Amino acid sequence: MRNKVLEILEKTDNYISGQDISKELGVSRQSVWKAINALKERGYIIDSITNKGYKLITVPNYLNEQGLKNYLNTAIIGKKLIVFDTIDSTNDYLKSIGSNKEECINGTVAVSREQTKGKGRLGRVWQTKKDDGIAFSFLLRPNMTPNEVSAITPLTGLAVCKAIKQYTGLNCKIKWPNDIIIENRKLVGILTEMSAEFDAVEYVITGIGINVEHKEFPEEIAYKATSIFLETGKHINKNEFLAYVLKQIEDEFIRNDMHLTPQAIEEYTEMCATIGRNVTFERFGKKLSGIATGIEKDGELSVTLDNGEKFTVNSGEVTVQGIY
Ligand code: BT5
Repeated sequence: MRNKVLEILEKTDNYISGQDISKELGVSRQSVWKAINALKERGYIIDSITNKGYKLITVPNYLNEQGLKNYLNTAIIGKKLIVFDTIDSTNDYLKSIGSNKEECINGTVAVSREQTKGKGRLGRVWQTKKDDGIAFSFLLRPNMTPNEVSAITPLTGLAVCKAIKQYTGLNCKIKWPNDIIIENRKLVGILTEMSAEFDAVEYVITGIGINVEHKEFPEEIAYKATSIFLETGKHINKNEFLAYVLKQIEDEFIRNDMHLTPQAIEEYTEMCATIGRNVTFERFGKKLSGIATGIEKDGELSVTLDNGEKFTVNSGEVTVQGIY
């Protein structure tokens, strides 16, 4: 009922009487009144004037299903949408339903206003307070081998980086392999996990944390984290923005058939802050340093040492000089 009343308010430019709403929906005025109150409780600002009725003034700026659906125009990613006020981790949630193909269809998206156990890679923590960030994950059932899954994080990074640039005008870059940064501060983290058997992928879950409203960060990450608000001084509509990001991800995946095509590599290279910089990595128990020269078609970083020796780096941490 709440959503039906909201739909009417959203399509009405002027005031609409409780009676007209109740007529249109075929319900009592009492239930319209209850629905209006429920919307107000959820942060919608609705003006009411005796003899004129109700008018929607502003929608809440927090992630909610109806708000997201209003903007979403993807064909696959987000076709099924699960929105939480709070959850431990959107990645873990999708993992818990991932084996159920009926409940968790290809393209299912889980979003939460808050995560109590947000995860980074290698057991690290992804931190964010309620409504400060956007935490979401999408599950795909691609017809690919486990090796090919390595294209998903870079393609997602490319799409999210483009989406932020276009939506906010910020000059963000990709820090290989899974961060989006501004100058040398992290704005986005990406975590891809998969369930596979032998040479077949059952599903892939990609989780993305975007810092949106943060005005400050916990001490241990304050020097290396930033948010859209801190960079622009502006508040964005989180539902509209997330819908835009999901569309960019879907378009990027379709355009490149979920592979790192030459065009994707070219665009990634252009936006990658790591390439052209001095990087340090470990090999044979030794620390080696060289210049990052590009990314390979499976997402590995190619590095050339001072003596001309070439390496590809695919796992573990690469330290980039000049970035956290
Ligand atoms: C990542 O790991 O950057 C992947 C983060 C993925 C988060 C999303 S949110 C939705 C989905 N559900 C989840 O549970 N996770 C995904 P990594 O490269 O390991 O970086 C983690 C490190 O980033 C931490 O050790 C901190 O140093 C730093 N960090 C933590 N929270 C941060 C924040 N909000 N902003 C910037 N840096 C942060």
